[in-house]
Amino acid sequence: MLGIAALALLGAAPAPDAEVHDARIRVLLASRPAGGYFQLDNHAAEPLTLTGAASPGCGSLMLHRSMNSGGTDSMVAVDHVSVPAHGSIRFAPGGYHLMCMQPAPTLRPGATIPVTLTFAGGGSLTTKFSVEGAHGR
Ligand SMILES: [Cu+2]
Repeated sequence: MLGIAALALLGAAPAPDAEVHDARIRVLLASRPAGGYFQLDNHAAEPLTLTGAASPGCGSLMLHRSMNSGGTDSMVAVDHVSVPAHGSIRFAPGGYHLMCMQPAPTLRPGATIPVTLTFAGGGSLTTKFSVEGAHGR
């Protein structure tokens, strides 16, 4: 087990004590931005702050939140999302989601792509997201 000092010398932040489930990217139309959805479970006794995401299959991969105000749907970019200690957060249609801005041609239903989530403090988690079409396949 490496101590904090050893980790600092190596320049590596520890991976957070957290897990990603149900990770998927939904491609509706080729070459249009695609939504990414998952559940993030924080097993630690401290809150975890998600600050960004990246994938080789997406160009830029943004954190977004869908809103409905006065019957109009819109989405806004968010710069962080907090997960409570021993809690979970769900990225799901109609709420928080990842926005895959420039989906690569390889993002076809049945494929998988790696997505790296980054956290305040410098830790990160890389998970394979499965690519699905409009109807969840
Ligand atoms: Cu969006």
